[in-house]
Amino acid sequence: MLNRDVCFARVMEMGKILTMPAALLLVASLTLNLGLTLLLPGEMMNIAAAQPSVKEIGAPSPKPNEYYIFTQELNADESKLGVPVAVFTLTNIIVHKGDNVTIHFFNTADEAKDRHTYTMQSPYKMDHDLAGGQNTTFSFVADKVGGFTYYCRYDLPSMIGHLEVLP
Ligand SMILES: [Cu+2]
Repeated sequence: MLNRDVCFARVMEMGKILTMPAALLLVASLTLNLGLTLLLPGEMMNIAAAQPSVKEIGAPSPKPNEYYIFTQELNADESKLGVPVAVFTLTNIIVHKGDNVTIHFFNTADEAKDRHTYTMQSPYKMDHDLAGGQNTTFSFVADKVGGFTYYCRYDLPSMIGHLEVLP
């Protein structure tokens, strides 16, 4: 009776030892597959969205979800390139649903006639149109999840940015 129990225990132990490498192989293969999946930008965003959000410590921003966006004229020949060479200095904003987003928008052009806008279509419909040298501050609640484009009405298709609202 005792011998059989001991024998059984040994068999169980052997089983554990034998299955360990198999389990490790499985984990390694899953990790590799996940690694390859991460290369796809869409998947990357999905995985990022699935992660619980972690508060950043020591962030340099004056307050959370506050952004400064300047206009910038690139040193390039617009007529030669065939597209507007003005850009936003900040072209990617990522926030979470429910965040109160504040944007300080500066038109850095010297001449008042060189206007730029910060424009979005529905559901974040807005249109902030500034003369050169002007700036404005506005806020909105990011209450709709998804990817949204902000752009300058005068400098399409090149003067655009992307707002990503994660769940
Ligand atoms: Cu513009």
